[in-house]
Amino acid sequence: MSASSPSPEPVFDGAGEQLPGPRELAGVIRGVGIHAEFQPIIDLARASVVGYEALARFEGPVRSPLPWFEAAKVHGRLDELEAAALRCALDAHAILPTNTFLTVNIGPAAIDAPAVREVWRDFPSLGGVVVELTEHERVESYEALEPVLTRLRAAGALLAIDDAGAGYAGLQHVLTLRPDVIKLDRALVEGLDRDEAKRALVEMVGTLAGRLDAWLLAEGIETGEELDVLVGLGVPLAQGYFLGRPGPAFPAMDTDAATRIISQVKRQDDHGLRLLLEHVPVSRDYDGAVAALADERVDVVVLLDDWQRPVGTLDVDGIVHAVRDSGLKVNVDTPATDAVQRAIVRSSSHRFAPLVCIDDAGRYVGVVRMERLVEHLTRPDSRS
Ligand code: G
Ligand code: MN
Repeated sequence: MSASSPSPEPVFDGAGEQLPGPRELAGVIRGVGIHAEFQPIIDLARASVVGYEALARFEGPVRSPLPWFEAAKVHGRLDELEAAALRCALDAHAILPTNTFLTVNIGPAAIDAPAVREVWRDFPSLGGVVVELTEHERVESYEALEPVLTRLRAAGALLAIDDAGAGYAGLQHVLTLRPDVIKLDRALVEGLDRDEAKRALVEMVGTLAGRLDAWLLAEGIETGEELDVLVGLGVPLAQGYFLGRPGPAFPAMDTDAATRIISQVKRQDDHGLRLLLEHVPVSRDYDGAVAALADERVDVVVLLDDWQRPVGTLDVDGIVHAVRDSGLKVNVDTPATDAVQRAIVRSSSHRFAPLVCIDDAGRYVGVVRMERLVEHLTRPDSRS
């Protein structure tokens, strides 16, 4: 802005940043200096991109969307700016990669405003579009929105509640709006691998989503650990920097994240060794083990220390196999294929000895015989 222009007083936001002025604002409302970028939305069961969220991006000195929306509010042009952003987003509908949906953001106050209504009119067919209701201010009642939501649904759009669990988008709104997608706010995802309560909350919202026949979409995944928990909880959809950042062309998902999801899903499919466990007699001392072997049905006894950790096995031939360094001991969650691969490289003296299974704390939980393991792995349906 030149110093000589008779521009109005500059406006600042709460952080002291200068907001865009009315002239720049008028430009973007006409569609100049505004465009959409797209962030991939991932199907966590398949590690594939199933959709994109269109996000408004601005050119020039103020690039972040927040000051623009702030400025539009100050100048009473919020509906028009929302309309301009929505138009940019919906323009991408025609060039969307196949088999993906497009999500677009709109505030409840703007959704039926004249400027926005004009945009809806220009895009009469909304199949494959998810309209995200983004609530920046409290909406007391959604009753007034019923007609416009019904129109959008009739045009083929699905409805999502954005930022659920944060700010104003509470569970009450989920109940009244009956959305097709519930977007779980980033605040509930952040650090959920270290917070049991957050994990329980996500699980609860997931159950609610299931009851309402809605998809849960977790937003703002920034770490592999957060991702692991969400995959473990069976959350169907996710989005975040760790999975893929927004970009101007439709970006692919991050390949490391894809690999991580696939290995996590595989680990879950495999029950580890639990289904193959057998409980044989245990003893704290050698004499007790020998006594247990007097029963002719017993062919192996596991020797434990005072903390229930296995120290060795004693077999019918009176041979003690020490657990340490012998490859006898294995975590019960080890996939069966990994366990057999490790077992067959043991020394010939105990290559076919049972595997002694332990839990994460190192405590004995049972044994798995090699015969059982091989039988399990060679059965045709064993990998399903
Ligand atoms: O309110 P809504 O969920 O539509 O906001 C999306 C915004 O969040 C976008 O501006 C996008 O760039 C940003 N975003 C997307 N993924 C992440 C993430 O993993 N972490 C953070 N902090 N922001 C994200
Ligand atoms: Mn959104």
